[in-house]
Amino acid sequence: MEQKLLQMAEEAKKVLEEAKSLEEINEVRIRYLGKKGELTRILRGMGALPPDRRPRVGQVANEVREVIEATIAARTAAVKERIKQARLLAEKIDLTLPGTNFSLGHFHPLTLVQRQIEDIFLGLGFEIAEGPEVELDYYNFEALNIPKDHPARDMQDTFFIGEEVVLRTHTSPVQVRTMERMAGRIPVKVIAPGKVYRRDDDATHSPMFHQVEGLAIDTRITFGDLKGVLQTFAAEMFGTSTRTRFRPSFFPFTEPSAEMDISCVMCGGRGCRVCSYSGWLEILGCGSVHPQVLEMSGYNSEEVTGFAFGMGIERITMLKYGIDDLRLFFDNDLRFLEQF
Ligand code: 2U9
Repeated sequence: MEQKLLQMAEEAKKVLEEAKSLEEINEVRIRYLGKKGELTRILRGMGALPPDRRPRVGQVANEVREVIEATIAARTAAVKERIKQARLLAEKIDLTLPGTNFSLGHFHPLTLVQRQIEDIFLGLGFEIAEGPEVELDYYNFEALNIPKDHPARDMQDTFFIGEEVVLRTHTSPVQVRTMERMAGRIPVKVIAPGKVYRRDDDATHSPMFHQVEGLAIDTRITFGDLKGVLQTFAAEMFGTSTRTRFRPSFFPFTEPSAEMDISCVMCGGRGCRVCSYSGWLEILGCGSVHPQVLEMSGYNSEEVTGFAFGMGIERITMLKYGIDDLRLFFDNDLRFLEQF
C-alpha cells in the first residue's frame, strides 16, 4: 500500500509537469486529492491492513498529500508567470512612448464674458441674483409697468407656456422678486445674469440669448450714480480709454430712460464699418426706476429712488472679441469655441 501511494505521488508529479493551464492543474488536484480522488480510493483499503501497519501508511499518505500539494502550488505559480509573460508580450507595452493627449474642456465665450461682467459689478458692491426662466406673467410684465396691450406681450414676441406663464423675455423679473424679498429694505444692489427667450430667429437674433440686468435702490440715488457705475463698467470691460455717451430712450420700467453708447472698440471713435462711421456703439439700455415699478414691489417712491440697466451678453462678447455672426455662439463648432 505504501508502494501504491508513492507510485501515485510520482504519477501526479509527472501529470502536473504536463499541465499547461490553471484549469488543467485544478483537474489534477481533483483527480488525486479530491473527495472521490485516487488518494481517498487507496486509503479506503486501509481497513484491510493489520492494525500495526496503519499508522505508518497514514503517515506516508499525509506526506504524499503534502508533496502533491506543494507540486500543485509550484506548478500554479509557474503557469501564472507564463500567462503574465505572454500577456506582456502580446500587449507590447512601450514605456518610452509619450502619453495619449486628452484635451481639457473650457468655458464658452459667453460664460467667460458673463463671469467678467459679474466680477466687475461684484467689485462695485453688487450681489448676484437668480430666478426662474419659466416665469409668471406678473413678474415678467405686470410688475414692470408693461400693460396688457403692450406689443411685448404679443404672441409674436413671447413664448407662452400657459395663460399666465411665459419664458422670461428679460431678466427683469429677477429684480422684481428681489424687491419683493427685500420687502422695502434698502439698499438694493443686484445684478441678474441669465438666459432669456424671445420669438426672434435670424442673423442677428436668437430665440434664446443672455442678459445681465442691474438694479440699485437707496435714498438719494441719482442718474449721476447710474452714469458713474456704467462708465466704470465700460472702462473695465473695454479699456480705460473708452468714452461713453447717453442718449434719451424709452422703457416702460424706467423714467427717464437712456441708451448708453461707447466709443467704437475697433476704431477708437474715428469711424469704421463696425460703428457705421459714427464712432459710437450702442451697448446697453438704462434709466431711473419708474416710481410705479418701485411702488408695485413695496417701495415708497417718495423716499427712495433707483437706477436700472440691461445689456445683451452676446452683443458685449461680439464687440469684445470682434465676432461678426451671432450664430457662431450656438453652432458648437470647436474650430470657433477653441479660440477662447
Ligand atoms: C426693474 C426695474 C427696471 C432693466 C433695464 C434695459 C433698460 C434695457 C435691454 C438691453 C438690450 C435688453 O438685451 S436687451 O435687448 N435692456 O435696455 N433694461 S433698463 O430695468 C429694470 C429692471 C427691473 C425692477
